[in-house]
Amino acid sequence: MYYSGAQILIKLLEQFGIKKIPGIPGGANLPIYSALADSSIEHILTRHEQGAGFIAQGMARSTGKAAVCFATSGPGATNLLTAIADAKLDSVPIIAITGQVPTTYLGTDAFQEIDTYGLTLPITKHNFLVRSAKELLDVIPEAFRIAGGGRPGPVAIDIPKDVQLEKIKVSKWPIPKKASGKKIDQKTIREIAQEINKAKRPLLYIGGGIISSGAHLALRKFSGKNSIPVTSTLMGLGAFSPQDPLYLGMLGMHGARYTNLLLKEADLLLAFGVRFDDRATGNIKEFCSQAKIIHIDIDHAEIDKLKKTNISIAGDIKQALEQILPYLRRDARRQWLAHVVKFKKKYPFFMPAKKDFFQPLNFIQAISRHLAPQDIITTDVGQHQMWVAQAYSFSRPRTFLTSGGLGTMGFGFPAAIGAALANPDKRAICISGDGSFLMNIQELATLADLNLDVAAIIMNNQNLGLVRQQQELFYGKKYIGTFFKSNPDFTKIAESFGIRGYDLGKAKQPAKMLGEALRKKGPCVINAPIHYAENVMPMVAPGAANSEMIGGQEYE
Ligand SMILES: Cc1ncc(C[n+]2csc(CCOP(=O)(O)OP(=O)(O)O)c2C)c(N)n1
Ligand SMILES: [Mg+2]
Repeated sequence: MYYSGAQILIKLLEQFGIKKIPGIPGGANLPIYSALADSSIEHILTRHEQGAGFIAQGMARSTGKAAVCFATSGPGATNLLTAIADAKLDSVPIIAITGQVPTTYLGTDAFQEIDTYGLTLPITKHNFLVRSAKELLDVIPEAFRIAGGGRPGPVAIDIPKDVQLEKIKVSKWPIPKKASGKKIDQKTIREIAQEINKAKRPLLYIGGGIISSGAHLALRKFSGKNSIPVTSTLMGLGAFSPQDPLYLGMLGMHGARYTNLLLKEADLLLAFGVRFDDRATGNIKEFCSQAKIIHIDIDHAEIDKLKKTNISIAGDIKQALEQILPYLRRDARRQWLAHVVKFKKKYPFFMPAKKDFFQPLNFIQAISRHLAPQDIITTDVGQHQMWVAQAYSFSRPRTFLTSGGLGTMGFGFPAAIGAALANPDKRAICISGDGSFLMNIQELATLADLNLDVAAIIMNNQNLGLVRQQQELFYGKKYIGTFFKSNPDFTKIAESFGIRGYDLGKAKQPAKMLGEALRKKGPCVINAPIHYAENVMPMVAPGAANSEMIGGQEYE
């Protein structure tokens, strides 16, 4: 049978289990769209390509499976870049497929020509510029293998229009390739177990790698057997149960005081599925300066990148945990855990008095009371993101989707749409800021089309709050560019898209209104007034050691 390049692409995407593709068509990818029209794959028409990229991310982050998005050449491709870069920094498997001008026009500054290959080179795990229809038979399986295998990440595939139209005879279709896992050295496994058994004050520092490799249950067994306390990065939230007495919460810039101080006490740091990001470690020289360091990560480039390790494994964390487990001594570690309890009491994370509903931490907890453990929370970037990380109890992996590495405002709302698309049995809630929500607000139209169970809650402080906070604390209260003189009426905006809008600031009983809004099925937007002067505390100043925290000692 003869197939065009576009038909080959779509047929392969079907074979790889792709059911939904967000994107926007244009001149350079019309053959792909024409083939898509004949396929069982559902197209999700977004209103901006960045929205498509983040919807794909929402699908991929919530399921762990690679997701695809489409854009045309030129502006379509450049609009996707932020979402691709974001996926790179948080190791998210998305495959961005762009149309390109015909190969004979490449390099001529043709209409809507941009060097997508060059632009995506530094922000992808791998990228392709496809030169013939035949190449697609290799490139597409390879893209799935690369995006999902090892340390996951984004792949970009640029397909010129003539390649999309080229017809070739296909007699044999490729079969999906599996990423082959490397065997872990057994001597190192035993050495690690020995170090843990011998340590007096071991501490687990876990991150997104635990979630990517599906190691959360193995981790619970592992820490439980030897009674090792666990602290998590922002990306690791949900991997460990907050109800477990071994849990120390999030470390780093906005972690609890006891968490950051206990890290200084550790004599052995088990850095599992983490990358020693500065938001987690603070001043890296001072980070766990007393401790031996064991680092396990799938990506060998992360080992010894920022912190010299004593023992390391570049390999799959789930396999490593399972293989170390039999050698671990069962230990109650009474002394060390008594010390942990003492620190939790002495340097607590203060919660404010319950009476103020709009105090940010209280408000997050009020939201959580209306939701179930399997519900998916996304955030944008700012104070609201940190308040969610501090006050929401995530107990399951892939229930907290947030832009950790790139810190991209505008991530949360389309990511929530993606999460809802990929998980029809769960609800998705985006907790956003008034600044961030405006950055992809056009996707309200996409949500209205889809009528999904997605709620967007805007913590509205009339400010770019997290930046305002830094100006207050570190720039002598010289406020510039952070106050919004004009903000729209978010409820009216929602209504104009045909979506329910609620303004808790206008409600006599805001708690009741929140409950009503979240109980109803279908999309809604909820505006919540937050006092502009609220700050995220405690805080480690950028560049300072984690032990030098400011604020968060008490609430009036
Ligand atoms: C695309 C983008 N531009 C700028 C920034 C820098 N930045 C970080 S947090 C923040 C403020 C976000 O404001 P808002 O969404 O209202 O959240 P708040 O901090 O007020 O809760 C800004 C501007 C960013 N992270 N992303
Ligand atoms: Mg704000």
